[in-house]
Amino acid sequence: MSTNGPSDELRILVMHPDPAAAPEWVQALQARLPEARVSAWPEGAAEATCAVGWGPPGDFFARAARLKAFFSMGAGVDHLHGHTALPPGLRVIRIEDAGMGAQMVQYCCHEVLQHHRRFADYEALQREGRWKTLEITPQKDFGVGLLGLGVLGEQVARALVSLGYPVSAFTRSPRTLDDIACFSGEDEIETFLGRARVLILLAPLTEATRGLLDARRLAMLPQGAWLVNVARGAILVEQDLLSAIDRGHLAGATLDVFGKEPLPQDHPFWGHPRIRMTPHVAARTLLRESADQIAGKLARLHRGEAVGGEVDPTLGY
Ligand code: NDP
Ligand code: OXD
Repeated sequence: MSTNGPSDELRILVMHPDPAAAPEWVQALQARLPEARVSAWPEGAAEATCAVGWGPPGDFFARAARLKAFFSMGAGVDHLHGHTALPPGLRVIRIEDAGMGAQMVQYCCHEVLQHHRRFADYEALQREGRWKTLEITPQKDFGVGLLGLGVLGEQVARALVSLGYPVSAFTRSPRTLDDIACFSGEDEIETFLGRARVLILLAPLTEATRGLLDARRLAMLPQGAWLVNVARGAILVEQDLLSAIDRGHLAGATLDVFGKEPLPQDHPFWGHPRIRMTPHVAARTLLRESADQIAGKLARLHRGEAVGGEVDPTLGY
């Protein structure tokens, strides 16, 4: 399939949620695709054949009705969920890595080490002026579980394996890997969760993953486990997480993503002593790397060639 219009011209529409950031995306794409016409939303919407964006407004697809492809400015595509009337046959393509993998590795390894090596407990001891050695779980017994083993999850899993952790992964489709214990399907989730002293959520938000980590599944985690959510807030039932922590089943959680962002000021997560929070920064979209990748895919798509990272509309990721 080619994305060209009647004039065979590649017309790209940039929709950045922060209008002040749109010009640098326009410039970056224009520099990489000099033959294209690149404009910032809403200019050129009616003529655009491709869009690059994040969180488009409600009237976006009605005004950009000739779009054949939409490139997400991130790895996730759930920001399109509210849009019920996408142009027929619209292809949705997401960012694959482009510098996000290394950031995810840093973030997740930091949180696993933090919990396993009890650094927060040492900080508390320091505040009390106490010199005390704390016992830790032998590393061979400290399993780490990844819900999602895709472009980002696999990099995190491999980094944790290289640090010496026993790593398990749960995916939608069955996988077999030498150094990672792989699980999938409803009948394997309990075994997977039961091995996770730290559980890292790194799956997309889809109909199948929404609310997946509820009270029943959180109870399958070992006593004292720690949860790291770097995927999407709605994969987790926030109230069930709070209850699991408050009754002492979970030691706590590190949360980068939330059901509602920014997190409302009156949300109980803010002041919770067992919750560590960051404002959706685990892996940020890097302009240069992302523009290189998107421009390459745009050019291939325009020539009618296949591209990676295309979302399967039946799966939602
Ligand atoms: P991929 O599509 O490459 O990988 C997704 C993984 O999730 C796959 O292993 C897939 O299984 C698995 N998965 C999908 N559905 C289910 C399910 N129902 N049950 C179990 N596993 C499932 O995505 P990425 O690795 O690139 O990104 C993952 C997510 O990370 C993004 O969708 C986004 O939400 C989040 N993200 C968050 C960021 C942040 O800053 N917090 C930054 C970037 C991404 P299978 O292998 O069978 O397909
Ligand atoms: C993404 C994100 O999906 O930043 O890329 O959450």
